[in-house]
Amino acid sequence: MKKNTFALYKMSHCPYCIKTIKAIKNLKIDVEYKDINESEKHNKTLIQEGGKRQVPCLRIPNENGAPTWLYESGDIINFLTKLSVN
Ligand SMILES: N[C@@H](CCC(=O)N[C@@H](CS)C(=O)NCC(=O)O)C(=O)O
Repeated sequence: MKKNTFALYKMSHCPYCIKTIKAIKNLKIDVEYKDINESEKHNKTLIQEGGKRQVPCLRIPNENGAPTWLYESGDIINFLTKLSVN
């Protein structure tokens, strides 16, 4: 995993993921996608590090420590929107 890139844990056919990915594309932010149904490794990482199996979840890298795991499509979109405005 690239250390300094946002990663969106998602699965196909999830309406909240589709909405979040659409917003990310509109904002033109560089995000890696991790499908938890296609990869058991991504599924395990999400549960162990994020805390629960729920998508979408954005992994936010932190240069000085552990990454932050942000759940909830609305919160993810707000966070990324604010980031691209600043
Ligand atoms: N309020 C959440 C809802 C997310 C949600 O319900 N995600 C479903 C998939 S659509 C999920 O992760 N379910 C767990 C599972 O399928 O194991 C959001 O807006 O992100």
